Amino acid sequence: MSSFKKQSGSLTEKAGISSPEITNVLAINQIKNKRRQQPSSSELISGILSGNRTALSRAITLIESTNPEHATKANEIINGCLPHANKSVRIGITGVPGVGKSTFIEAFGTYLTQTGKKAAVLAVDPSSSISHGSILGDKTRMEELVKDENAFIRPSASGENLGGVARKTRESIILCEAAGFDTIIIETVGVGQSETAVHSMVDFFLLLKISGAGDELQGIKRGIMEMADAIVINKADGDNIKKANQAKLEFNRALHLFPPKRSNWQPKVTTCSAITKDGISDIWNTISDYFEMTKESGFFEEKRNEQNLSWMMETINEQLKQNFYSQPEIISLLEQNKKAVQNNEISPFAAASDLLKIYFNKGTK
Ligand SMILES: Nc1nc2c(ncn2[C@@H]2O[C@H](COP(=O)(O)OP(=O)(O)OP(=O)(O)O)[C@@H](O)[C@H]2O)c(=O)[nH]1
Ligand SMILES: [Mg+2]
Repeated sequence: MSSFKKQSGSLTEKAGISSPEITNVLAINQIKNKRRQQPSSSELISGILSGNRTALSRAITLIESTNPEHATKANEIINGCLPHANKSVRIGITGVPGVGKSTFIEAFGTYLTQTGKKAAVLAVDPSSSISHGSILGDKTRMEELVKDENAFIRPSASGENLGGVARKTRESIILCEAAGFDTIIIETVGVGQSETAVHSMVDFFLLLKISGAGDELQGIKRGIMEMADAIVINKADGDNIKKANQAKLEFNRALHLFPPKRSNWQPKVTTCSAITKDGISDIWNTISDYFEMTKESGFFEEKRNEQNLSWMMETINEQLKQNFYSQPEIISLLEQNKKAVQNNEISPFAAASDLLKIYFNKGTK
């Protein structure tokens, strides 16, 4: 008789089939690992300070994020980078679509890295939420620069409003400088208010133009001409050279009619071809002259200090506004009061002070 006793009977429980895992343990572990892999602020700071472009990219993504957790981390990183920032020159480039900004930045940026500089290209483009970033769209126009180890190209932050986009770009400048980029190029499309925003964050402002069929000055906003430290007439190649030179004369004449700049710098007009690269090195020489002159006169520092103060004030203004308009009581009363104003039931001033009173009382509670 075998010693093996077969178990049977109604009292014996069978192993049965275990119920399937509802959660995928593997996936959870993967997510946990990924979270663990997300570098801490201090890891990102040290990455940035050692010039690591991946760390720089990741930190800029945190700046651009709308997640409040990311905002805290982004602020830590900005604070960690600040003592190492500021050692760069910041150049703004604007021009209408099609003028050749991307092609110019490719030629100019490559020239800079060939002369031993480290160039970062950022953009302020409030329309980018629709076009998905002007720089991203034309990686083909910046083929060489994209591959260049001494260059960093970041498509513009997509954003709800110009103020928000501009703030993100300003913060990104700080990180790029801390990462050792000594020449920061900020591109913007020459439409709307974005030129003014860029002008307020750069040391040198360059306006890119192309020659048309005579009467070059038509359609150009006076304000933009006034902001420009240099006007560069691009596409001065082939049959276009003569027209470009003509345009140069006209712009020069026009610029002399403007009152002198506070920097005492007389804006320069030059021609170039972003394709043949003619005139690119002259542009850098002009910009260098400007930096030499304004650093010596103290204007360079003075302008940066003013810009810092205005960043501070703008940040306060923006956050106050944001806070005001996001209060649930304000949101509903604002709609009511708007209607009342439209129906002439209440004066605009009374309607506004009604809202402000509620807001201020809330704050003091
Ligand atoms: N002949 C000539 N063509 C140029 C030059 N620079 C740019 N182009 C051409 O002009 C067109 C527009 O150039 P982009 O560099 O895309 O212009 P952009 O200002 O960046 O345009 P947006 O991104 O749309 O604002 C392209 O077909 C370029 O090849 C130049 O110096 N000479
Ligand atoms: Mg472009």
